[in-house]
Amino acid sequence: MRKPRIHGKLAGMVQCVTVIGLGYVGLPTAALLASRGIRVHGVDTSAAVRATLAAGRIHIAEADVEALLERALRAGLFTVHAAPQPAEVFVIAVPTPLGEGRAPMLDHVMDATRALAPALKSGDLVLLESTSPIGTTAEIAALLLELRPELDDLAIAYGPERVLPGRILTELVENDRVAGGLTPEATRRAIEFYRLFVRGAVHGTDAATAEMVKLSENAFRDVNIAFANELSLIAGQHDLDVWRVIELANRHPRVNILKPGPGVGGHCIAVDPWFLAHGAPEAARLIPAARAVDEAKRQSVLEQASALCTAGERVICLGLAFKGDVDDLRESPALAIASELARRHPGRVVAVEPHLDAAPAGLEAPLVSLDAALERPGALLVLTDHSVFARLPPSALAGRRIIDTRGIFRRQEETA
Ligand code: SAJ
Repeated sequence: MRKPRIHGKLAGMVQCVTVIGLGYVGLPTAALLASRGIRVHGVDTSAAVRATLAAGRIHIAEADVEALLERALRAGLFTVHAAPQPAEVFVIAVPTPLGEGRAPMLDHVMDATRALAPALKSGDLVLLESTSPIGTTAEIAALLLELRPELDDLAIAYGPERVLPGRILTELVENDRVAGGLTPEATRRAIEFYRLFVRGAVHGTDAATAEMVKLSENAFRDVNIAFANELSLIAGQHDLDVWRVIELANRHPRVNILKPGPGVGGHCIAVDPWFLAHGAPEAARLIPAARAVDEAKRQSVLEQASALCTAGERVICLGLAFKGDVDDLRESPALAIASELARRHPGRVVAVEPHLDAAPAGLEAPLVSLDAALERPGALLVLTDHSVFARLPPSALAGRRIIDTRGIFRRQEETA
């Protein structure tokens, strides 16, 4: 076990933090800081989010955050605002989606920077945590210099988050972290800040390196999953079991292939690789190729399922979320495939998503419960690896055609 690095003396050095953007990263970070006795001003542009939080409820599906937030509100350590408040540290954790032509859209980061400028004072630390293209931290500094030229001793740094949705609080504390300042002093300040709540090691570097580190992590995962998906397409042509192939290949001490699926979704892995490729289009060959494999895999799953519908089968789509045991539909290949299948074959498709109460917009298929779906005959198209699907008894599968893009039933057979 690693020794906790939370340093009592350091905690006394930061009294107040403003966190801008109260989503999957900003909100747990704010709640965690408040739990360490630090005064936190949470800022969000959405009035609905502010109202929910002020009432002690949360708008993200993350266990433990609500209880932490409630305690912070009761202790008077967390307040919610529409605009940034003065503090010693400003954390920017706003979304950075893809814009036109797959270019990174930095509007929210720049808006947050403009909004926090009036609240800044000499010596404050500004920390960008949003996944950002290389050079963004320097752009923030340039904008702040323009807006507050008298503040020549700000510390500005990049501190990417690495948390996995569903385990955010644990990972915020336990994961190692990278902190990169625009100056060595900014790096030192950022490391000191993260040590307030991070038990993992905090590695110092410069801002641009830290920006590229974050993008490399997610691009690595995307390329590795694309490789697994390419193997699944090749194995399909040879009528081989790709899961067994990967399982055995991974017995090699230096091979670790990830799992195939219906394609990669979520707000990070399917998006961030483009941030790297966009900044160096001639150099980036593998990254766009991985994205193309991802698209090919989605198409292949869609065509297989479509062929079943054409042959007269009713198809039950199991899962719409982008990955198992979450309710998140962002960039979900499962939702995209189910929607297109239902559009092509009206009346032949039903969807099961235990984490949703109603069918999402754009899905022209009824959303039914798992039990109701299984009452009637129909092929199973497994799109999301929810544990409730993996626990289906063999009797529920008997006699059905199955397209198991996640290998959950195969794993069940193996375990048995
Ligand atoms: N997936 C596969 N096969 C696998 C693993 C994942 O098809 O073997 C699919 C999932 O089903 C999902 C997608 O990939 O559709 C992404 O899921 P994920 O669990 O790999 O990642 P995210 O998007 O939930 O979180 C990632 C994490 N990054 C890495 O693991 C390198 C997380 O640590 C980051 O903090 C997060 O992105 C982020 O915010 O950037």
